[in-house]
Amino acid sequence: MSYLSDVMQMVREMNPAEPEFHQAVKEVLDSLAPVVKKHEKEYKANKVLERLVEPERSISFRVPWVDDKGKVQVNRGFRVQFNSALGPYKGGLRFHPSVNRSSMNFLAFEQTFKNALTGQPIGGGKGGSNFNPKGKSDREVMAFCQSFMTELHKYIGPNEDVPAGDIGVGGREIGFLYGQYKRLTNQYEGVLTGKGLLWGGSLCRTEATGYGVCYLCEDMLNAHGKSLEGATVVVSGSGNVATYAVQKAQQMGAKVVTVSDSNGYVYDPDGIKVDVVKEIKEVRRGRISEYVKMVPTASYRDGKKVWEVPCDVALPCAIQNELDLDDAMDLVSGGCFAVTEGANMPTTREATDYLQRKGVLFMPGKASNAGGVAVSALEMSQNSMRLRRSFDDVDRDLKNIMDGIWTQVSTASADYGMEGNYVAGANIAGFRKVVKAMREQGFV
Ligand code: NDP
Ligand code: 2IT
Repeated sequence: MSYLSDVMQMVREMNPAEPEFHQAVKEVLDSLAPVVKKHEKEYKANKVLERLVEPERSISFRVPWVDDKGKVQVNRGFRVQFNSALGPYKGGLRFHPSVNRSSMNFLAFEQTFKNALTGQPIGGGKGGSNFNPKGKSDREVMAFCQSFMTELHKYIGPNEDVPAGDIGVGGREIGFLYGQYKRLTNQYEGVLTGKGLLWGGSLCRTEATGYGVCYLCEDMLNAHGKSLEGATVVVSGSGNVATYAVQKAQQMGAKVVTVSDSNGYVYDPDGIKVDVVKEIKEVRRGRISEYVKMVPTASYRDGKKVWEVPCDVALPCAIQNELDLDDAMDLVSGGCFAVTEGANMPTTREATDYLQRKGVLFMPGKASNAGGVAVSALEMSQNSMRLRRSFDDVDRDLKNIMDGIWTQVSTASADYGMEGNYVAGANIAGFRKVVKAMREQGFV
């Protein structure tokens, strides 16, 4: 067996029943074959890969809270502090019923390489809970967040670990979490990002992930003589990432015809109206099917996925493994020539391989959705310096960071003889930075 397959086998044995984690590790290890071949002896002697796939620390804890009926509820909380070679642990918190050890490990592992690509001084982490905020009152969400932070605050800090939002965790939740952190520690400091603009948040953080997806997509398209301008785009999801990906794609001249949620999707042949999506999701916290009541020319397909709609460019912005092989076939037969991931690992391995084989330009999430965490790092530095930067300044930095990621990813894929394979390029470019820092810091 090769060194890479030995390590993969070890990951499977040490983390049984964690399919998402196995999937994420396998994709990275498969990409690393040419790098490992060059340095195999040294990597083996220093157990480089064995250390890379093992989180530095993994915390799981009980989160008891009381619902509006006075009943006690118990959820499980997590924080996985995967790798601090490049800086304090950094990564979002996800509140979603699917959260378990496997999804936390996969997300924290991916975050390590993503954060490296941003060039910002941040390590990789992720956390969350199987708490489902859907249908809960504000008071219930607050009670949950306060209980969650009562345990989590022991393990985080502005120079230690800085969480942010992810699925199910937006401005409201970050507010409740921050309030409780402050109450417990008596410290007003940059311990969370995605904060409100009145209390330490950065302008452009809300928009950053979706905007960054479009900036990187455009870099990739331009390198192949194409552009978002005039393109027909399908977007999945209707949360934070999807909403601002739609907005930026439209500003760049694309026509975005879909958004979705876990129940179905909306098709608007005249172009998705972002203000309607925001009203439904951010204000009313409703379902995307309500869109057609407000825009009668649009249609809603229950239980279906957006990939059946013919398009030039697809931006999956919802959740892991939402785009499978059948969906990839639908995209190719509908004329799609580029997929840029907004979500983390939304495309299954089979679908990714198929799209690449068919010549579809494919940009993996750890490169293309890095704009969110990159602006989080800018929020951290604003908090440390106690200054406030303008929207345009932060947006300009975001664009530069995404352009830098494009250069790293495309160069790394070419350097290792895999030009155009941006999955390999992103994995190799992120890996090289993390491993260099780890080796310089000794066996820790
Ligand atoms: P939100 O909670 O704001 O939105 C998630 C969206 O995905 C909702 O519209 C949700 O619909 C939908 N969704 C969930 N499950 C499914 C499903 N099985 N099929 C179709 N749609 C589904 O989360 P974000 O926008 O913040 O996150 C979206 C993705 O982007 C995640 O993968 C996240 O990890 C990633 N990401 C987020 C960043 C950020 O800054 N927020 C940064 C980088 C990546 P419903 O209401 O039905 O659940
Ligand atoms: O997946 C991600 O990169 C995020 N959810 C954002 C993390 C962050 O710290 O801003």
